[in-house]
Amino acid sequence: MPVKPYHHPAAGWGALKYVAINLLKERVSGVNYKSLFAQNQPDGFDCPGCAWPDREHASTFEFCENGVKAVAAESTSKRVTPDFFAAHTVAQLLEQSDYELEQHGRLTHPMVYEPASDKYVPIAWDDAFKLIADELNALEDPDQAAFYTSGRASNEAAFLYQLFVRAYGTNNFPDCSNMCHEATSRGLPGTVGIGKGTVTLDDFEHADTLLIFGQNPATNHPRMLGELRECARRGATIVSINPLRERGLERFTSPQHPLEMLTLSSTPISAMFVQPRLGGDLALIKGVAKRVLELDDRAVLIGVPRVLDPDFIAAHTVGFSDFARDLRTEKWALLVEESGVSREQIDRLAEVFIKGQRVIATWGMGLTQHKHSVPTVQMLSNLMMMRGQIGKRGAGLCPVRGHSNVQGDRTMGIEERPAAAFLNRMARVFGFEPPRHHGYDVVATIGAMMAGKVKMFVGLGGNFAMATPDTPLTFKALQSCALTVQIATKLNRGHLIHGRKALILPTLGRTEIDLQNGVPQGVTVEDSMSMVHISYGLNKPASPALLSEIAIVSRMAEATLGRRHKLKWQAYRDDYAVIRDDIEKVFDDFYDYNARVAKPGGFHLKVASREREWATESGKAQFVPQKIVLDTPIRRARAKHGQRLLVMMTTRSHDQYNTTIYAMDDRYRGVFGMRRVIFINQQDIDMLGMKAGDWVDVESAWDDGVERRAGGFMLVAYDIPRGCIGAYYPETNPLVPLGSVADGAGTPTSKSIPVLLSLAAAS
Ligand SMILES: Nc1nc2c(c(=O)[nH]1)N[C@H]1C(S)=C(S)[C@@H](COP(=O)(O)OP(=O)(O)OC[C@H]3O[C@@H](n4cnc5c(=O)[nH]c(N)nc54)[C@H](O)[C@@H]3O)O[C@H]1N2
Ligand SMILES: Nc1nc2c(c(=O)[nH]1)N[C@H]1C(S)=C(S)[C@@H](COP(=O)(O)OP(=O)(O)OC[C@H]3O[C@@H](n4cnc5c(=O)[nH]c(N)nc54)[C@H](O)[C@@H]3O)O[C@H]1N2
Ligand SMILES: [Mo]
Repeated sequence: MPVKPYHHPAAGWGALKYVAINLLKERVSGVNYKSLFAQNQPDGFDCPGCAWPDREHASTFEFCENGVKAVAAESTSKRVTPDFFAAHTVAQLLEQSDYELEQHGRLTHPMVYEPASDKYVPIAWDDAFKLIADELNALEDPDQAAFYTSGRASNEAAFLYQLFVRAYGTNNFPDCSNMCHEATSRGLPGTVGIGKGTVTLDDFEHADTLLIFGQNPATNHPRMLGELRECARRGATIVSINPLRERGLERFTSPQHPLEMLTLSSTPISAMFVQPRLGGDLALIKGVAKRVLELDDRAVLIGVPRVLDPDFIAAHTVGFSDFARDLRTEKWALLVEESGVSREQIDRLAEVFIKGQRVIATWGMGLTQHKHSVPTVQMLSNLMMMRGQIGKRGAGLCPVRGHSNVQGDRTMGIEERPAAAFLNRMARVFGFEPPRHHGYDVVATIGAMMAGKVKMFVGLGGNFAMATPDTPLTFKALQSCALTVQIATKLNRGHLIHGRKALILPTLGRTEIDLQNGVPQGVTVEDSMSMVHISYGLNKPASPALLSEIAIVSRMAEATLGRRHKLKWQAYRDDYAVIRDDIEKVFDDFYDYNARVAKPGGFHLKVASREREWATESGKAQFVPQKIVLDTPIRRARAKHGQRLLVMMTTRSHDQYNTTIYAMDDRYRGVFGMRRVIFINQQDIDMLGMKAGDWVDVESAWDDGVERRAGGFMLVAYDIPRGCIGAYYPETNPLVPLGSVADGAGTPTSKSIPVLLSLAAAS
């Protein structure tokens, strides 16, 4: 049976065993062990695993299964060479699974697509850049090109990329964060003024209460569990708010603590599990806020200490009375129904929240990939503001980002809706007028490709074809392009779904030594808590033909822009410190950039809201009331299809990194050797007249006339609220309608897709 419950604590021996097997396998192919122990060291590289910060850029090796997998995947000795491409047509490669494609190893040479043979053949770097330049310069309008970024690009690479693209003339910057924490970046500015988290790791040492919304840290941010373990042992109360009881939030054995490992003991993490229905968090948080207000009313009445923080509200906020009025008029029945959480449990959560003197709220994709994710993020800041839980030690907002430099890339100006002040600064520093009109994000880019408005695509990393919604449609969009350019470390399906002309440009990974004129170069990254630090690769490059991302971007720029602008591309790639000097000229908070990143651990980038400075229109933190909207696609679909209509979330298994499939297991959820599963409540299985283990097909219930199906998933009975199901991405992306996005953020709603199940045609 491929599915069995996992009764062990998260991490611990299970994780170590995985790593041992992994290393043994890789030993044969010559992985650089030292590299595993050098990640996040003061003179080593930043872990490409995730954006969770590390202590002091740790002085001891901090064990993390996710990091080990990411590093091992990058330092594999397997190679995708010109011979490999000569042996396979693109059509043949498309037959392989994402897992198989990943296993072929590192790309070694720049390759160009040859239609006659349906193969990628080698191309000289200069010719590749000339091809890009010719195509870009042949477009009628720079807005016909789109420039994607995935969140591993360094600050320096991202900065040069946006400089090049803006000098070329467009703001078309689709970015992986459009599919990720965009709701955070769009929501928080409206309440606290800046779209970043307000805490640092130090705050975790002082928090007494932690609310963990919509995250699976055991898999996605394992080092976060180390912090939660310390919090739990100190007696802090941890609440998991998640439709699933994720294993890592139940019990955790720390690989950092040999005694726990040897005695097979573990630390219980969450004291309380709240299991809202998918997308129910807005109503749940609003319910908690309403209860907090009720308890405050009572406190005033009977003359005991206030529950609200009236001093904070008076000194630091605006809009409280409108917000409170909306809370008072909201109906409990609606909040209970929409959240899927009982009134008793909402009250209990409110009790935990008000007992906390120092509360941290963290969140991940469970909050951001819904239609109303911006209101949800704003409601969470409203709640925290009610008790002044922002901008003091041990308390605050903590969005947990994904890719290791996704936050830094946005800081560097990867932004399709750039602020005027930033553009003014760019104009002043670089002496050209950047485009002012807004560009396309991810979803808009796909739409523009379909409409023939975008004809050229450049991807700085990532896997645009597979990470995005509506897969068959997105494939067509990419295939309609005149040229697609993929700058990548490893082969993925996105390289095989290409335009009429296509390039694959292989690049150095962060773990590799980046020599320019014989001098090793460091790059910088910003983690989820706004710590900026430098990263030096330690491994020998996978191939002598590789160029760094910075070299690729600057040579692409030189070839395209020629003498049009006096930008110093050559100087930038000769010495990355020169790029940092120019970054500092554009962003004041990066003053003394080179000196400050030279210090071990780097520096903390100022986050105004952390200091209780509010960069909002009013100059204060703003309470923003949020309505529970009743006319939603899910409700409409349910009205049409009744209780057979299920809401699906698409999530990550333990053995994948986004679209990269490392292996086929999802250990903590007890799934082994397969990915095509659907987690579903047993009562829903009964309701459908099916059995656990049945194979089903899934169809989206979306009324735009497009049929969206994905076939062949096994039903797994699971502790998940009624009406909700879960499955893995990217296999389920064909079911996510392109038009289904978060209001105000454009994020595909990949955690709430209305679907119908039927027994699989083949069963
Ligand atoms: N090993 C590994 N590490 C990774 C990644 C990876 O793929 N593999 N990806 C990286 C990236 S880019 C990102 S963004 C992060 C993602 O890390 P997470 O934010 O943990 O993302 P998901 O795996 O999608 O898990 C989302 C969690 O939200 C819960 N959830 C789903 N819907 C809801 C809801 O409506 N309400 C609530 N409260 N919870 C909900 C799910 O049950 C699940 O536990 O991880 C990063 N780290
Ligand atoms: N249905 C559904 N869809 C989702 C999500 C979901 O939860 N559900 N999550 C969304 C989220 S949160 C995100 S962030 C996106 C992820 O979207 P992407 O960031 O586009 O996808 P990845 O799978 O992380 O990209 C992996 C590829 O990046 C390349 N790569 C790796 N390292 C480097 C490097 O150092 N440099 C360069 N140039 N290339 C490199 C490799 O070729 C690898 O194949 O997916 C989103 N899509
Ligand atoms: Mo992400």
